[in-house]
Amino acid sequence: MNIHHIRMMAITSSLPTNNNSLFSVSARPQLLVTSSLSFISTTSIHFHNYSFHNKLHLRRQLNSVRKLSRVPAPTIAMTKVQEVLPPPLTSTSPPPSLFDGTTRLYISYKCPYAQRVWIARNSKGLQDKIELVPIDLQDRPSWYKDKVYPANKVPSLEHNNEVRGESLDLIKYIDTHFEGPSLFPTVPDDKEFAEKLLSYTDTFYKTVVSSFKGGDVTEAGTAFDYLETVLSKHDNGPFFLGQFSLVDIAYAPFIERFQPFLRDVKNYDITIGRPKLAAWIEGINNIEGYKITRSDPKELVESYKKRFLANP
Ligand SMILES: N[C@@H](CCC(=O)N[C@@H](CS)C(=O)NCC(=O)O)C(=O)O
Repeated sequence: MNIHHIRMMAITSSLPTNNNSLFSVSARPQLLVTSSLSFISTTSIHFHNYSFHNKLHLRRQLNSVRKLSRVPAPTIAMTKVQEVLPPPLTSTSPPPSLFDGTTRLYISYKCPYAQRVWIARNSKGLQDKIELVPIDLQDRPSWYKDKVYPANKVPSLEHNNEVRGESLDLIKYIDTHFEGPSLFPTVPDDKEFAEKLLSYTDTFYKTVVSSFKGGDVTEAGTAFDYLETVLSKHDNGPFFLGQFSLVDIAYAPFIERFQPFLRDVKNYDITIGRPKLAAWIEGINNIEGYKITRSDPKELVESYKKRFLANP
């Protein structure tokens, strides 16, 4: 087991399965996190070396937490456990028993697109419903293209005997086809705004990345200015729609990479003069479902240097 892949995870347990949209109630995820932390600290319960494949074990642990706390199940919003992330599968790894009814999310730990879907899965508390299957993209197993996903990219989701791809489609698919708090608005105005922000992600990425090669980061600055402007639209929380949503999930993996890269390589701090963006970064860094998906910023900077600054 690669120690690098052992990260803290949060299980969203026993959130009410109906009417639990973060958009229809006033509860915000950060409040859920706070309540879980206080719950953990008052009962001093910690889980160690939790193997994610041991679902029965998880159930027992959660039940014992409930008994010990004497708190009815739905009030336990978040419970911290340690997820031992599986090592990436390589060209010599046999495939999982495909299409056996297990829902599987194929990812790479380094891919920002896969990270989006991984965050969505965690944020909805689906760790025991959607199995993570990491793939080593540099040494990809041939069965992945042949039997799972002919596009041969990550992420992909095996669910109900079908495999789907494309991160923005998958985060929506997971949100609508699985239990857990709803992460997308239904009110038409909010929905339209959310869709607009989701469709801007590609332009955002291209605009920022195009500024990497030259000495001038003005263009990247305009993309961050745009985020600052849209972040000012809602004042009921630090997130794009006020409350945490799929929109935050779509941007988080890129900001995670752009911020340290621009700081280290261009001496450019994306938060200077952008208080809303600074608050957003602070807010997202407190989301449990995101925390565990983050990579080491130094590694991200090194990989971006190789990718964007290496001489042709
Ligand atoms: N538009 C896709 C992009 C997915 C993507 O490009 N994934 C990369 C890794 S970050 C990949 O699988 N690359 C392998 C390849 O292109 O062969 C999405 O949003 O899911």
